[in-house]
Amino acid sequence: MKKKALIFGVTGQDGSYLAELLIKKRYVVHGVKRRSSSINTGRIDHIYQDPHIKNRNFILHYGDITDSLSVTRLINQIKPDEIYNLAAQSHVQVSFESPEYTANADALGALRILEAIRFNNLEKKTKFYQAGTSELYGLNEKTPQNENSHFHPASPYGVAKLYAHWITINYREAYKIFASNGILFNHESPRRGETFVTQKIVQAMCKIKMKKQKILYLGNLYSKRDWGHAKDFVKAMWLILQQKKPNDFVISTGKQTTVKNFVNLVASHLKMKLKWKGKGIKEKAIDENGKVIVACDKAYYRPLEVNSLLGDSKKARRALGWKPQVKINELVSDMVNMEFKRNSY
Ligand code: NAP
Ligand code: G4F
Repeated sequence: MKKKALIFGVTGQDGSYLAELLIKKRYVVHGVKRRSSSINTGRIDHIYQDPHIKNRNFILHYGDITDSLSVTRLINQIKPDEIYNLAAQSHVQVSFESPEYTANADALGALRILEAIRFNNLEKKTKFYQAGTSELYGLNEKTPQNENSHFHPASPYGVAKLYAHWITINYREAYKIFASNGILFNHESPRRGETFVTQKIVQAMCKIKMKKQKILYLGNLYSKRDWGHAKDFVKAMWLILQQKKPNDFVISTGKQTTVKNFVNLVASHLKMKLKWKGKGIKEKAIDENGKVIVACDKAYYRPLEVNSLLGDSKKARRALGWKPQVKINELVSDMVNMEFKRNSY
């Protein structure tokens, strides 16, 4: 019998890579997509299988993490061996604009799945993975951060994810469910959403190079992130559920880069020469023709900034045998190359 996995958030960056990985591992993968007025399956269209095909290994269902009935019904119907909860309003800045929705989806979403496992008497069968985040560390800038570091979330997103983290541990301890948290540091890819900073930089710099855009506006150039490749990170999610016992793991590259340096890496990949001038909100990057091509706009600053994230993933490297393969230069090259492939500028 093939193992059955259920992915909430299958249409997202990580959901699409995880679905590919599990299909390769011969799982039958069920994915939950939400109803949308425009098509939201761009990242999984290449693995879509028509419902008329027999013995499909990739099956999509409508559902929503804020709708207990759909969550409970799907879990009852599928009785999965593994559930991956990747569904979330995952944008930190947007969480300041939509804090209540973020709490509903990102905090209570995890609770709904865990409760559905219990309600359907699947405690002994179904393993649960919760997509946790380095945003839990927030204002705790004592780096590198590991599983024992103090949590101090700095956004409605981070606070909602803190609830999801603890409810996962609570259901593991109270009901003996195999429920584990991955505390993942930033991971990017050509499938990254367009409003996250790496993809925003890649797309804008490619357009500027091809004279289709004039200026890229950014917020805090000095925040530091530990950026890996999503393809590497979904492997860790799977490994976390293959352990003998449930546990929580930090997943990170252990290398830090500023937003400004990410711009420089993309520029150098595109063979563009940049000179930085000015300070604070007035800082700008100027190209070889003397034109301002990067500037700051306060609209992209957050009410509270997480300045420095750097993960220590020794525990995962030892216990899971996991280590990231893709270096930041290769990530940049993958993202830039795909941007040119996707567009005929
Ligand atoms: P993403 O690209 O934004 O994908 C989020 C997924 O959740 C999408 O499939 C989205 O559906 C779905 N979703 C949102 N609200 C939902 C709802 N109410 N019901 C059902 N599905 C819903 O995020 P990602 O980068 O793949 O990240 C995956 C998970 O890991 C998220 O939980 C994120 O918070 C967490 N995480 C990400 C990172 C990172 O650096 N990428 C790091 C740590 C943790 P639509 O496609 O319809 O919008
Ligand atoms: O790309 P970002 O929006 O990602 P952020 O806030 O680190 O969150 C991502 O990683 C988390 C893991 O640590 C996930 F949990 C979360 O779901 C998401 O995937 O911003 C990165 C940094 C921030 O410090 C931000 O202030 O870039 C800074 N930044 C500067 N200018 C900008 C911009 N961010 C965005 N999105 N847009 C800007 O123009």
